[in-house]
Amino acid sequence: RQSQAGADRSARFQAHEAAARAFRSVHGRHPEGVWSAPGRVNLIGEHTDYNDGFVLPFALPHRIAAAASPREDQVLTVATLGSDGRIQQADPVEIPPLEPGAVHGWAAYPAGVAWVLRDHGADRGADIVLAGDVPTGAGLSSSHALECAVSLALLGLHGQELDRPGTPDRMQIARWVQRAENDFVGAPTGLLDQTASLCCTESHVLFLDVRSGETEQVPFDTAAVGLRIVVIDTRTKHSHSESGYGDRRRGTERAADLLGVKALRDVPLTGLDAALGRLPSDLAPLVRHVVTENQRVLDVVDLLHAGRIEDIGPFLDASHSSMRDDYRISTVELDTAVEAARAAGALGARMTGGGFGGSAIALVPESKVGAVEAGVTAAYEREGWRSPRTFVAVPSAGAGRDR
Ligand code: GAF
Repeated sequence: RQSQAGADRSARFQAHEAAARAFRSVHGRHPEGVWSAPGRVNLIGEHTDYNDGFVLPFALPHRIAAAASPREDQVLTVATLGSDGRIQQADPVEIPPLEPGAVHGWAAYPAGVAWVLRDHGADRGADIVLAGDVPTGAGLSSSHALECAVSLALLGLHGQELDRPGTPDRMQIARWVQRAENDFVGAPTGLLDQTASLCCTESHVLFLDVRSGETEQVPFDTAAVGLRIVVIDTRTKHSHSESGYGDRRRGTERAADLLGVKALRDVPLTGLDAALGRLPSDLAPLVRHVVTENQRVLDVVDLLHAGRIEDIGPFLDASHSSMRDDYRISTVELDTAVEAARAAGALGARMTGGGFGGSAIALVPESKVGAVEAGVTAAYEREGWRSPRTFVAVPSAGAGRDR
């Protein structure tokens, strides 16, 4: 099955080849190296990361590759190959004077990475050309894939190749990427997406305890038991997604303050009712979501250890209800996708990622994949909405050097 995942990948768009080709067409020479990083789906454990809790993502086969060469000066140039085949070049930036707020749009992501890494031994200039197939705006973490690929490229060009003795480890790089995202790009996100992109492995979900930084690869070979994860990209993103994310994050931090704990991770499930009784009505449901969601992650990990993948469906369903009713980050398009998937035979389904649009996932018996995809598409047609994009996701490898 590992080779199945490999075969799926080689039949697909090869991000590293596309990036290397695009590099040659922009710079007229071969890149010194190509590094790539995947998007992710989170199986369960949503909005728990910034509450010091637990998450359980796996990497998608879809990747963003960074073809790169060093420069003699301290300038960073970045270009990206669009899905229309056109190459878009960002304005070159001088790395030493970079400050948050200096770069806008997509170019802020690679610039933010350079801004962080210049203090960690990667301070010389580079030419980088990006290409990839992680769907953008789908809640599948394309921006983190980009940042992780750029990090590996910049570190690699400075002799800090991943997994070599004495070089920064994957969790360290994830924390640097988070810093780029939080302090340079200005998005107050947690540690889920970077860690998923850097640390996931084929046929596994990654259990991450955000507080301790400890990770565990938990077997998740759906194909071995005749199951599939279907990803449903609703192709919608609501305009308040960024403010909504920040609101929820601030709400949970306020709740932790009121409860006198460092983070909601510290509220025990057994004491939940008492804790909720001490909170204003707008904060109590947020806390209920985070505390019960952490427990659902632990329960799912136990089931996976016991080889009972087919029994995790009810936990996915409960997670979705909690996000819809308590955390209030689902949308009518996500709810419709989840309900239609279940009606067509999914064992469980939930939205994945930050919410307010983006994607849902469904755990589906192999024989029902077609029915689930058709069921969701038909439900969208009935509503008069644009068709969702659906695909089967194979848990794939994390970031690394391709050539
Ligand atoms: C987004 C964020 F980037 C993650 O850190 C995480 O909070 C997720 O939403 C929700 O679980 O993907």
